[in-house]
Amino acid sequence: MSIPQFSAGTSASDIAEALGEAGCAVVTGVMDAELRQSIRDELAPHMANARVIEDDDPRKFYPGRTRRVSALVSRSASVTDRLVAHPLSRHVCDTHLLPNSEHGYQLHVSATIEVGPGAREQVLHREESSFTFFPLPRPNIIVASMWAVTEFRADNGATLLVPGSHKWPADRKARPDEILSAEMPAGAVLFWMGGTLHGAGANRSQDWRYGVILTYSLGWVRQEENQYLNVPRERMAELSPEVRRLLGFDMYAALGFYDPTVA
Ligand SMILES: O=C(O)CCC(=O)C(=O)O
Repeated sequence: MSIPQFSAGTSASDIAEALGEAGCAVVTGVMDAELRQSIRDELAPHMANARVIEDDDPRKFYPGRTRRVSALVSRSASVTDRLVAHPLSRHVCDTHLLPNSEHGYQLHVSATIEVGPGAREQVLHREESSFTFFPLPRPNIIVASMWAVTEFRADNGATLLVPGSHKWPADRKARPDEILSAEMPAGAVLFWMGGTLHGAGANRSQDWRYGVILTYSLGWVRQEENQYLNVPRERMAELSPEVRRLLGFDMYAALGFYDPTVA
């Protein structure tokens, strides 16, 4: 099985369908150079402050020579206004999450992930592994996206994916020939299902691979990133109603009430 590839302008329904079938899909040409530069500029001070993990510990989830920054809604207007509620992501999430979450879904994680020269391969994992209550195969809980700010190549740490693995039993291991690199040009986006085995690739090149990961989960599960703490009230007040809803600040049926007199 391969990773389906599309270009911007392909019908979102075709992309969502291929994603459901293969568990992953790449769409090229969705972020222009200006947007990619704005993201880099807005996040540059935060990236500069972020610690590069220098010493690799093979038992650790995050490989050495990588760098991450989260709380992107507080830190990048471009990510917030242009990517978080991107129409393509909305369509893909409407297709795969809304059937299990009738009152809506939410932003689960926002982060940059840089993979630097010398980084090892990350252990393959599933975004949904926090939700072990459900046996595999599970109802879809998460849809993930990785926006390529730089080119993603097999030699610079492009995300590794196992197409079809979102339909596998829990104990089925991927054979080496089933693990593919999601190579994509800068400006593309990769989607994958919460049950798809994946991880960052090893970087054997001299350049840093830079991606923005945005994942979405059913509105009734706990978010991986704590948006209530990562987005202060003053920033929340600046957000569009759509983004505010996606962050989980609106109630989901009876869940999430608060007392506005508590400042
Ligand atoms: O950076 C990547 O390509 C994937 C990262 C990932 O899956 C993770 O850190 O959980």
